Amino acid sequence: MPSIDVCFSPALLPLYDLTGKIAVAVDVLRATSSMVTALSHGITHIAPVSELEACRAYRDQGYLVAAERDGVKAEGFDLGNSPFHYLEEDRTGRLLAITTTNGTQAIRLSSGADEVLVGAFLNVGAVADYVRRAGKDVVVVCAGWKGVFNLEDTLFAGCLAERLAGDFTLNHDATLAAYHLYQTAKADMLGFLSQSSHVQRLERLHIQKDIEFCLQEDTYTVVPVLKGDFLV
Ligand code: 3SL
Repeated sequence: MPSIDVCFSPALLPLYDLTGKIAVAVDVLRATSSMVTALSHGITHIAPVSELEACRAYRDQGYLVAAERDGVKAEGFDLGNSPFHYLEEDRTGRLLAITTTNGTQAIRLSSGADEVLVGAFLNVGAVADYVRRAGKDVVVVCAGWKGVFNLEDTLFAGCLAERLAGDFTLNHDATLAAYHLYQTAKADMLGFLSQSSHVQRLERLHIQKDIEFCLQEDTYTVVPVLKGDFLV
C-alpha cells in the first residue's frame, strides 16, 4: 500500500527523498488557494516564480503578474495574492506569473518528485482522487512561513491523510501528528486557527474574507500539476 508522509517545511526537504513520489505542495493561506481558484476561473496556466524580478519579466510576454511579500501586494505588479482577484474580475484566457513569500518556493523546491501537484482545502477531494489513481507514495510539502512550521498547512496534510485513510498508510509520525491535529480542528477550523501567526498577520491586514474562503473544502475539482515551469 502506498504511504502519505508530511514535510512540515521546505527547510526540511533535504531530509526527504522525493524520487518516485508525488509531492503535494500546499500553502493554504493563501498562495495555493489562489492558484487553484485562478485555474478554476479561466486562467490557462500559471508560472510559479521564486524571485520578484523574474516574475515581473513575464509581463513582456503578455502575462498578468502577481506578487506578494509579507502578506502585501508588491509594488509594480498587477495583482497580489488573493483568490478574490480571480472571482471579482473575469480573467478568462489569461496567463499568470506569480511569486509569493513561501508558496511558490515550496512548489519549486518540490521539483525532485515524479509529479508536483498543488493542493488546498478548496481542491482536497480532487487531490485525493488524483493520488489514489496514481497509487504512488505521497509527500505533502507544507510551505510554512519562512522555513518554520505553520498550523494551516499541517491541517491540510491531516485532511488529505483522512481522505486517503484505508488506501494509503498513515504510519509516518508527521502524518499521524497532522491527522490528529485535523481531527481536533475540523469542526471549527477558523476558531482553531484564530491564534495562529499567519491568521493574525492576515487579520492585521484586514483579509478576513480570504481566510474564510481558503478554509472551505471541495469547492473546486481542478488539480494543478507542474509541467516544466508551468502549472496547468
Ligand atoms: O507565503 C505565501 O506564499 C503567501 O501565501 C502568504 S500570504 O497569504 O499572501 O500573506
